[in-house]
Amino acid sequence: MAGDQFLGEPDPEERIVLHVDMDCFYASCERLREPDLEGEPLVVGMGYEAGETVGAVATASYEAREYGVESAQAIGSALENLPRKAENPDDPDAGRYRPVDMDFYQSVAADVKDILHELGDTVREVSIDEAYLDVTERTDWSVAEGFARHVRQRIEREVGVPASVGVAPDMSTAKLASDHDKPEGLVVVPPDDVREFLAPIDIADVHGVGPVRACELREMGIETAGDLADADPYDLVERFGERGRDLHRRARGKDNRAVEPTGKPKSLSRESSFDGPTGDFERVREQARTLAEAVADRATRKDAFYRTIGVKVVTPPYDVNTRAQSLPGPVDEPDLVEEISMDLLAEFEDERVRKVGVRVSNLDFSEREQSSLDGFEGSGADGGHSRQQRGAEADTDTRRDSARTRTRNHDGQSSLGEFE
Ligand code: TTP
Ligand code: MG
Repeated sequence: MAGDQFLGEPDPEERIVLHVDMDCFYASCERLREPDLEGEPLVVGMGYEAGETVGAVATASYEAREYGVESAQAIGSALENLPRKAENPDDPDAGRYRPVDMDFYQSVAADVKDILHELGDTVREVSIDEAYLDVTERTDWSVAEGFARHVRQRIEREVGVPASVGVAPDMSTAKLASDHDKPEGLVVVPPDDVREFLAPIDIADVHGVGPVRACELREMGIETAGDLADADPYDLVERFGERGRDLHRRARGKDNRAVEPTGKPKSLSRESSFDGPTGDFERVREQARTLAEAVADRATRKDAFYRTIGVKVVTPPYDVNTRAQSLPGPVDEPDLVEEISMDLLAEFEDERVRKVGVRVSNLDFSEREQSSLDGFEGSGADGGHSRQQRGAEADTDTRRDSARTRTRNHDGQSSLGEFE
């Protein structure tokens, strides 16, 4: 119907939107640095220590959800459903509890987002563990499933946390698709299947339907997205105004919102694992050198200048150590990335190393914008020199990251946030 689309808006059937949502994200992060928690009922939250009473669950692993523990639940209820192992060591139905460590989760999320920015044409980050990617130019409906699997595998392999992925011709359906088979879900809904996929979805799960509106819709006899799609749009507009028209569109897979990017990548990084922990430091250095080169090359290709260069060294069992050095101004200097990485790495010479990574951050893209405005597009062509150090006035784009700079955590693990 012509009324569904407006002149100049992209035809939703021509778009391929991928939605990624990490599985029980904070719990997965805890498992990353404490692999013994794998497979255990695990609750991340606040207020469970002896003497504490106030607090809530941030998230629960899928094993803990089996016991009725869920996000936003009062900690007292969670403890009733799932007692704490630390206090009930012999109870087979007890679970593990861990405090919230936002710095660590932000650092893991940054690693995931780096990958997503590499894989999507445009990326819209909507929360710490969730993003939409427009991948229209990267894939095709006939191979979209393979592409989605690739996205999930790269996150799993390079960062080590599980994700669920949904692919659909619009954002709203893609989000429902990623949620459909959690955890480790992978659901592709090609254009011709959208109506069928949406039909049985509960009305409360349709994007934009809150609990109040869900009740009102149920009063109208509308229980599912299928019912909503079949409803008379005029009744919906009468009841909910323009919002009613949006809901009707969404229920029919006609969510015309484009994936608007939420910003440029905040950092660029590469890391790689060894087969097992290695004591051969020359091998670690060699690997880091290759990674430094790859990261610097990516920054150059993306027209990104960086002000901070850092390394990450994971030592057994899974201690994530990060070190970073900030420069007085943004640069594009591959040699400096290598040199500083080597300096920062030296401290770990006597350690066994499981994984090594190099990151550039405090990114600044302002010259690219400026140069295209000024018609200076070719100014980087004579190599790194004209792109080297710039004045303080070019520094404004880095402010987004400055609040995140952090120091070592109390447990001796240095936060990856230092990288950002
Ligand atoms: P979600 O993606 O909603 O939840 P999740 O990743 O834990 O689980 P799922 O597998 O269902 O996606 O939220 C992401 C993180 O945000 C979550 O790990 C913890 C945090 N969070 C809270 O702190 N409080 C809350 O009420 C919710 C819903 C999430
Ligand atoms: Mg999630």
